[in-house]
Amino acid sequence: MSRLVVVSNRVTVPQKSGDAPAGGLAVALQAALEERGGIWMGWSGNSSGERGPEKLDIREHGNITYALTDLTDTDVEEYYHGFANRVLWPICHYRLDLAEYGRKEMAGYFRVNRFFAHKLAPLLKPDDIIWVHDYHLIPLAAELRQMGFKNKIGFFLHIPWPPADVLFAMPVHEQIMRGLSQYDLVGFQTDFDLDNFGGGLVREGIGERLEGGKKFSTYGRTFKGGAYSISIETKAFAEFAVKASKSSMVRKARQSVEGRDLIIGVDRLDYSKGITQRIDGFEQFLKLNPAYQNKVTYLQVTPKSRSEVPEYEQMQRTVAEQAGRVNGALGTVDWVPIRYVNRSVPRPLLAGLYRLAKIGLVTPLRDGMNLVAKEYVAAQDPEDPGVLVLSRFAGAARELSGALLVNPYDIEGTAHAIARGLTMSLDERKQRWEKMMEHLLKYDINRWCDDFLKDLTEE
Ligand code: GDG
Repeated sequence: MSRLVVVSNRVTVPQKSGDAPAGGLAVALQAALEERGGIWMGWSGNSSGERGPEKLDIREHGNITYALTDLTDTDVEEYYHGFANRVLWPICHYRLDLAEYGRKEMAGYFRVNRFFAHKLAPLLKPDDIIWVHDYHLIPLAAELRQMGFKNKIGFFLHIPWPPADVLFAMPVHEQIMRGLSQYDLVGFQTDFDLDNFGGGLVREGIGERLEGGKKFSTYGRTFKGGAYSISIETKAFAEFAVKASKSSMVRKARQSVEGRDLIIGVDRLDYSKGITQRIDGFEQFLKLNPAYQNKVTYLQVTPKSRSEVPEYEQMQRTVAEQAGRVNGALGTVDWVPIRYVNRSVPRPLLAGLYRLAKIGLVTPLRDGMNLVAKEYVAAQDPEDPGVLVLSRFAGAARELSGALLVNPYDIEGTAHAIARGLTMSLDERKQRWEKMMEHLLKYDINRWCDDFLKDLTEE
């Protein structure tokens, strides 16, 4: 079996404690690489200041060789904070209003991709399978091809792919599309994203959809495309949650909600996650259902992310103020309606809290997949499962048909779904949960990885 070489923006080397890091990409990939063995290359997350970084930092952990590089301050600013997070992220989440395009940042993005290719090249063997991840590294295959590499190279996009009208508003869309055409397989989270990609090519007259949308031809190349819904280690996570729920940490958390129903939301602090709309929905629920006042606690766990980007810094303040306002207006001396935790909680506690919560509230405005939704389902007690309230705009909604689907922009709709979830009969909860759990056991992270690699390696 060929070696697997994974390249992604961030590489999170496992900590000794064995506690998995926050972030869907890291959680998912570690499991995939451990099984197959290989290299995981990417940015260390550190800056080398203004001087070019030294040689790669190589670390061996079990079956995986981690190869880390620092980046200069300018690289971090232009490539990461600049083009990746202030252009591609908002564009792919349909937020044209937040995209801040600049030529300097664009040049930095392509420059860092070239730098990554040059760092990776000496580590590669001719039959290595290369798997590039996410929007930070779209041009990587083009750089490797220019250096003469003929390896199979696949790309997986963890975030949504927007329709043509949104994508083509981005001034450098052509370079981005050309970059994607250099892969052998371009994978998206859902059929909707795949369809947006193929539809965009055809509508703009720059390419064709072949074999019923499984192949594309553009810029002189023909390559495969597919939808591969990323998932979790379902069985292991379910077992982990059972164990975690017996821990003293979770017992303490159970005591602290004092018999009230728990609603849980877990998201990196990001405007795509719909946190402010969700708080509005919860407030509306309490106003429409006053009998629930003092009977329910909404816990929102929101680790900080990308605080260097102004939109995120601003959002941190907005969400904290909003939670404070609702608590001030509706809370009582002995009841805090919203518990807002603005940092990461340990994974065992998270799993135990999922299991404790009557409702998992997952309402992004747009999300590639959303692994929290899947973790919430996997963590439930089969004899008394909670209800998943899920945004129809999360990729996970294409699979989790047992959830109560909501439009996150419809605040009253979210409020009604919360009420419906809290009053749902045990029979209906079980029926809905079983359907989702059965699906997740079949389509877990290993299946995602196998399906992608099979399509990448097969002729
Ligand atoms: C991107 C795409 C796609 C969160 N808070 C804590 C914590 N987490 C963990 C969750 C989950 C992961 O982080 C978040 O994954 P998501 O999938 O929900 O979201 P993104 O980080 O935006 O990931 C997304 C994903 O890539 C994979 O392709 O699904 O659409 O945006 O695993 O449990 N973990 C701990 N403490 C926390 O406070 N320990």
